[in-house]
Amino acid sequence: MDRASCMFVCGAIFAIMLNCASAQTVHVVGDGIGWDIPPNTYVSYINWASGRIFMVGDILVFNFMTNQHDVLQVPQASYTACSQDNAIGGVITTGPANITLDSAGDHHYICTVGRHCLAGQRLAITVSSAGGPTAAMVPPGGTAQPNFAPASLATSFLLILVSAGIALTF
Ligand SMILES: *[C@@H]1O[C@H](CO)[C@@H](O)[C@H](O)[C@H]1NC(C)=O
Ligand SMILES: [Cu+2]
Repeated sequence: MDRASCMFVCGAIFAIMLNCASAQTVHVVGDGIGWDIPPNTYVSYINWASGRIFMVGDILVFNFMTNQHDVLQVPQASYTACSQDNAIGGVITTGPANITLDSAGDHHYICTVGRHCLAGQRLAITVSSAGGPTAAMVPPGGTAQPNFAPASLATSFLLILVSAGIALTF
């Protein structure tokens, strides 16, 4: 393989690796508000979440000061009632806290400090399974996962480039 072909192939492989690495998204909960009692009750976090796609492997960053707030994952009923019943895992008391989304489905988080949850400091998100063919399938009555197809197309295109690069060397 000559030097030009080598650079071409290595460059393409590097691009694919970058493509894979960028598949994991970091979501800063509430963006500038952070994890706090929001200005518009829990609607603030519903609005924040509604513009996003959450995939398994993504990271939630809860920005809060230790001792002022905390994070607890709870089932939906406890989210609605602002209770700690049947909590999933323990309370995270040290902020900022990163939580990796490790399963698909609905995830609910509350702050257990004072009456913060009742004042709107609670988050509900739906996590989709990452990558794989299932993410590209259209669920009944739903739409295709919008961020899977472009990544897949880009990867396919790069694979074709790599194949062409390898073929050129023979
Ligand atoms: C949390 O995630 C952010 C964004 O990826 C990163 O900058 C930070 O170092 C992480 N913090 C911890 C404690 O892992
Ligand atoms: Cu709080």
